[in-house]
Amino acid sequence: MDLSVVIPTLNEAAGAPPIVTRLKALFSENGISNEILIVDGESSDGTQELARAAGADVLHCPELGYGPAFRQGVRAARGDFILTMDGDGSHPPELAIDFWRQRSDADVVIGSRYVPGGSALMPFYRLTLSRLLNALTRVFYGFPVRDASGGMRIYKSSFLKSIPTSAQDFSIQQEILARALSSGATVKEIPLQFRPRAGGRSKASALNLGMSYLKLFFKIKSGALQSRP
Ligand SMILES: Nc1nc2c(ncn2[C@@H]2O[C@H](COP(=O)(O)OP(=O)(O)O)[C@@H](O)[C@H]2O)c(=O)[nH]1
Ligand SMILES: [Mg+2]
Repeated sequence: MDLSVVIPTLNEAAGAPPIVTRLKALFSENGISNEILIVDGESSDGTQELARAAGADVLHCPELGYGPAFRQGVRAARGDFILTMDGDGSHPPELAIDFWRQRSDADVVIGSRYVPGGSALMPFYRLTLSRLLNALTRVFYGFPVRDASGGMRIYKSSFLKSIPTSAQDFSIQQEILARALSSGATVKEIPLQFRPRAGGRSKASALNLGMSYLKLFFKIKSGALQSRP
């Protein structure tokens, strides 16, 4: 199988099913064999049923947090490559084909809001926090990446599966990057136009995110993420 798409969801009945339908059509047009793994928390809005009806394989992840759902999806993935994306409509499914075409250009290919051609329609405080964290990551830790928290990415499956992670939340994205970069991996950013979510509510809290990024910064600074066990 060519590609596994891993999409963590929690109450994304408005966003996730149309993404699955669109991805299935795009992959079929482009001859890409695939599985779409919706890794769902305890959704109560019908996300699981609607996603399954649209053609996804639905995995159930009772543990709360983006991190555990992400890990479960990656573990289950059977494709040669893994594309990760959000299920709320912020990541354009059409970009999956750009990712596929550029899948071998680097070990980590990131959809980036902050390179030319990229954009971010986000609430002002979220955009400010995101830009600040990304600036800190570049300046203090030397990540050669403009959008280190971007979650739409493609990796060779064997590569992503070899990276150990422990983050429970969205900071798993930086954790993966820190480990990948410290082992000499290459990164490429392609422009992503981040859109407002299709419906439902964000699960990210600015305070929690700020705290967990702070913890991660200390972990990186102390070198804890540098060697791959
Ligand atoms: N399974 C699962 N998915 C989650 C959880 N938290 C967030 N997600 C999903 O992760 C993706 C990104 O979350 P979102 O709330 O949009 O974060 P934001 O874009 O930073 O506001 C969405 O598809 C969410 O439904 C969780 O605790 N469990
Ligand atoms: Mg979102």
